[in-house]
Amino acid sequence: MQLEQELKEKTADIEKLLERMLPEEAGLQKTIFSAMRYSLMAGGKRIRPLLIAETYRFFGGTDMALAEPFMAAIEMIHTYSLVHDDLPAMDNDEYRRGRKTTHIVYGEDMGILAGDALLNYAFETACRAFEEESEHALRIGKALKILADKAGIYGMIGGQVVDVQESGKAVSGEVLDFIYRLKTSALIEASMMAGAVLAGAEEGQVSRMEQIAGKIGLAFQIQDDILDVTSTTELLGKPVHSDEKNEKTTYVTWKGIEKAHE
Ligand code: GRG
Repeated sequence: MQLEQELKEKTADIEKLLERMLPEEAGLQKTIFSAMRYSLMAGGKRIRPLLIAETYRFFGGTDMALAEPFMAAIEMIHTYSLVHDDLPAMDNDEYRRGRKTTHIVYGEDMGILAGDALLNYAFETACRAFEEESEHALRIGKALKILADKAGIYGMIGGQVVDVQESGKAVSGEVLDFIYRLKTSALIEASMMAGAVLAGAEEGQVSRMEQIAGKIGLAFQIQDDILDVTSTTELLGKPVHSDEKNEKTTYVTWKGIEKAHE
């Protein structure tokens, strides 16, 4: 109960932080600001920024002004990935986080642009750490590199490429683990590594965080696979049985539901 309450309060603080970091909705391009806000403020679990904050504190970080730009940035990157994943060319989903997906509300063109905008604005936002904290420029630079690498072709985008490419095909356990490690674990790894780096953790400690986060990410994705067959659209806020629709191999189709739970 205490953990639940704590989670609720910390999630509410993250919501306020995201609100604060979003661009003002003014100017000729204001449609994009509105689409970014619509996507970002749709009420996800905010797990990734929470992991940055907790890892930062765990390694002795006290000045939240250093971690906050990164907390907002990782949620923007995560949200962009969801917006693009929902597009007609990818999963073609109409619901996410309990409401209509961005391209359904703003059109496909603005859906693509809102994803692009969130990705770019994530780095604009993370760079604000330099304004808040000139003393730790090296730590900020290292955390920026982690964010860029883990979101990129050797991280989340790389995983999504193989996932899309292999949809409709029977995938080996090795390939499935590759997809999960990149598509899902990479951003969890980025969160825990960036939190550690910003707090001044040593290299060895940062790689321990990477290993731990990799396993958390795998567990997180297996749970996502399970919920896709056992939960409801109302509870998840997104369509269930989407893996079946997209003919995807998952831990549930590969190992069966009981083994997946284990
Ligand atoms: C389009 C480059 C690109 C990547 C897309 C993240 C992703 C890759 C696709 C989204 C679909 C999916 C099942 C991804 C695996 C990671 C995952 C379980 C995401 C959902 O994260 P949650 O549960 O979502 O944290 P909320 O809404 O709570 O933030």
